[in-house]
Amino acid sequence: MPRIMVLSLLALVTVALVAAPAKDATVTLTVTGLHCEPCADTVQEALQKVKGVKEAKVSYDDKEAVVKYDPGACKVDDLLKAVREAKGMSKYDATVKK
Ligand SMILES: [Cu+2]
Repeated sequence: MPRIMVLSLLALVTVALVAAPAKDATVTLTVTGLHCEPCADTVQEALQKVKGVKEAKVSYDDKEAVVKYDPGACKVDDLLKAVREAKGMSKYDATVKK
């Protein structure tokens, strides 16, 4: 392959990688301390306030939080911290569900 073709191909790949929108990640957390529906709302709001979180849904029935986030803007640890620091009727904690 001529060198110029290799170079333009490389340039194209680079442009494609840079232009590609960041892929959102989704994580499911097991949440403890939820003893009623308002608790789930409290934790959900705390998660939604984390920078980089696109969507957070806390289920009181499942004691679970499903969070969609931008991995370039926040980490799972930030999500766990937000749950622990959520001010509600109880003390909450979260772990990543395997
Ligand atoms: Cu409660």
